Amino acid sequence: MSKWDAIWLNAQLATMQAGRPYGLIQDGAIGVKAGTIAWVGKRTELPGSPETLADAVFEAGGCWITPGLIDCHTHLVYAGNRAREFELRLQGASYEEIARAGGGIRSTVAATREASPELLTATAERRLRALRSQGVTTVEIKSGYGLDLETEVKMLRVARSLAEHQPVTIRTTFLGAHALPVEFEGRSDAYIDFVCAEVLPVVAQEGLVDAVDAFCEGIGFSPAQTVRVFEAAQRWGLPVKLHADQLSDLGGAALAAQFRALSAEHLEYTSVEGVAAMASAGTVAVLLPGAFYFLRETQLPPVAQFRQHGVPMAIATDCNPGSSPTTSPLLMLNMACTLFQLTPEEALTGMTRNAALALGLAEQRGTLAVGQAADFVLWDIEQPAELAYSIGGNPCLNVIKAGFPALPPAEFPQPN
Ligand code: DI6
Ligand code: FE
Repeated sequence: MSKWDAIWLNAQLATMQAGRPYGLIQDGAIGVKAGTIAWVGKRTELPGSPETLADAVFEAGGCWITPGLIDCHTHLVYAGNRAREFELRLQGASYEEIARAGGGIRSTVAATREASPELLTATAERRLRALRSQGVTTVEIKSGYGLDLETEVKMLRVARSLAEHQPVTIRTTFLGAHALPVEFEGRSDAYIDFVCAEVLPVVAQEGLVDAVDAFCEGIGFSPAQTVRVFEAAQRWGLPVKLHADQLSDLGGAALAAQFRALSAEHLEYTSVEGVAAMASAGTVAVLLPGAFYFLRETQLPPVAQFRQHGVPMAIATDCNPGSSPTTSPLLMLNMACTLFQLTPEEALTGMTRNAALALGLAEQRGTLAVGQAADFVLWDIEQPAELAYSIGGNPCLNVIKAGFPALPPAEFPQPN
């Protein structure tokens, strides 16, 4: 047997494999070869001494290891901020009123069109660093603040390039159908034509996208328009996702399921029929407690129904300037429990195994198992529930990407 590149010893492993709570392995070890997990199990069952098995031997000092966190829904690349809009909402204006008055997403579109790729890169890099400091190793990033060919391409190129400067895996999603740009006012069908015929072919041919998303909502696009976007995605062989039933029930979850979507997201207003359709299609429910909290929503997503129908639930930051200005995945785990009543184990599964499923990456990521990417996180905790328990804490000791520490520990904040 050729030697492993690295071995990690003396850790409590929350493998997140199904079958037992957190997939726990006490006093565990992980062997890494070529960036992939080659062995995982109890230290006492290792097939030899660590030095004979691996070139590099790392001591985890008894701390906990989980799979790298996967933030499966973000709008990480954008310019400007919407603090003024926050003030207006606190004075009583609704998110929808602000959007209909030409603010909201459109104001971020204006700032993002103006911004140079360098500025977009610099601000996204800061947000990415913050995500990574809390254990994130894979991030999905959506376009959708360009809404013209040039800016959508600019956003997606910036998103893809982030992985060149930081050890992280990036998946990109084309969200051309996010909002109606001013120049198409009153002509939303023409805008959908433009998205399908002029923008999607370019970003697909340039290999800039892994999936296609849309905002199916009263202030977004209708189910019929969403169908046209999905059909175009299918012509390009791209899987689909959908911002569905966030502010009203337009049947978005069922529509996503009809197109075998990888995931449907938000889902506060999803009906039982929608849940059942998602279950039969294997569509993941991506819950976004940050947006629910920040918009001070009251309608809860049908979590009990998702459980009952066996729909996998994922949790993400939805990092964006309008409805979820956060770069804290751990706070989202906390909110998933306090606001949506997930268990801490369901929440963590939602940012590991089920988040991988929502990105079509279940074969490669999301658990500590042989054959999976060797992306994992060292935590200064005594039990995994602490990851969801703390409000705003960060017990991350280090992030391991492809088997090796991604940054010197000193660059990460100390736990509190
Ligand atoms: N739903 C969201 O939560 C984000 N987009 C969407 O369709 C919010 C985007 C924004 O307000 O800028
Ligand atoms: Fe979103």
